Amino acid sequence: MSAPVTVLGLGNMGTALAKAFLGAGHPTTVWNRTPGKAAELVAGGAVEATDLDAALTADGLIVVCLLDYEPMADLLGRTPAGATVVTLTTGSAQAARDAAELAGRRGVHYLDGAIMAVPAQIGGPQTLIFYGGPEASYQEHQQTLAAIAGGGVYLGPDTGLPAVYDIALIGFMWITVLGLQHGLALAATEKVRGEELLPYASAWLEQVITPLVPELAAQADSGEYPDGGSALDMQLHGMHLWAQVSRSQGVDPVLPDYLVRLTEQMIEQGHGPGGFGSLIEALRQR
Ligand code: FVH
Repeated sequence: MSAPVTVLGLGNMGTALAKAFLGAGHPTTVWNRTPGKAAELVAGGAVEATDLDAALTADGLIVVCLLDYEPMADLLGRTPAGATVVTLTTGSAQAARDAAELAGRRGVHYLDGAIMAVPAQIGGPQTLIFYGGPEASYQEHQQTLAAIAGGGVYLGPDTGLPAVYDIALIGFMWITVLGLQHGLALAATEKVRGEELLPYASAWLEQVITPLVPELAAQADSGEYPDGGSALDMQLHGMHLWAQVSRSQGVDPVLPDYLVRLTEQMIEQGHGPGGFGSLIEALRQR
């Protein structure tokens, strides 16, 4: 029989997690602060705990997915010694380490995780969740956790590391997406529709941007920024054009202006003949 689990928090993500556990045959107990969110899960076989203490004393792994870490001190203070908690709430590395420390003092086994997916992707074979915490706890529950994310990755004993990976990748996603939206806004001022640009935007991502990821990561580690045939001095002209066209077309120029400022700063410091990778130095100087 599959291991039992308890899911605390039935927002969009907690509900998706509970559904995936149920779908994989895990006896699933659920709890939510505000009543009324468990009906569909109960119809699917979940047991709704009468209150938080009943949820915390149900058998099996306790999976927490709340809005933030604010309720964690209370929650861990009420968790029985010997239980294992895995928190999948988004938070800082410090919040995760504080929770782990409190759990340790209470004799509660503690893992922290970061979900790198939206609710519809939960339960997928490649869905990524980062985990950190005691290896023995992770190994004990690895199979159960595979029900929510087939691509789960254990990063090591530091419970703060999943949050570090999360914040680095989420920022990358937002700025990449914002860059696309800026381009769509600019194209629209010349009556080019999103669907017309789409095939080229997708190819641009795959053929030009994706190959830059390992190159830029290696340059960030080495501190060496080869020009790769596109020196920063040369690129500054295109960046000025991006800013100027944004202004003239009535699209917010804050992104190109920021890029120009970072690039000029690096050129002043002698990186003009080098590549785009040196901009990480400007970010580190702030
Ligand atoms: N949904 C997503 O796309 C993202 C994907 C990546 C990871 N996030 C993180 O997951 C956490 C939960 O997100 P969510 O989508 O489930 O969020 P909501 O639908 O807004 O539900 C929030 C739940 O948290 C409960 N809650 C809030 N404060 C408290 C509290 N003080 N004590 C107990 N529970 C609390 C809330 O309960 P209620 O308002 O219904 O009573 C919901 O169950 C989040 O960290 C994302 O960043 C999701």
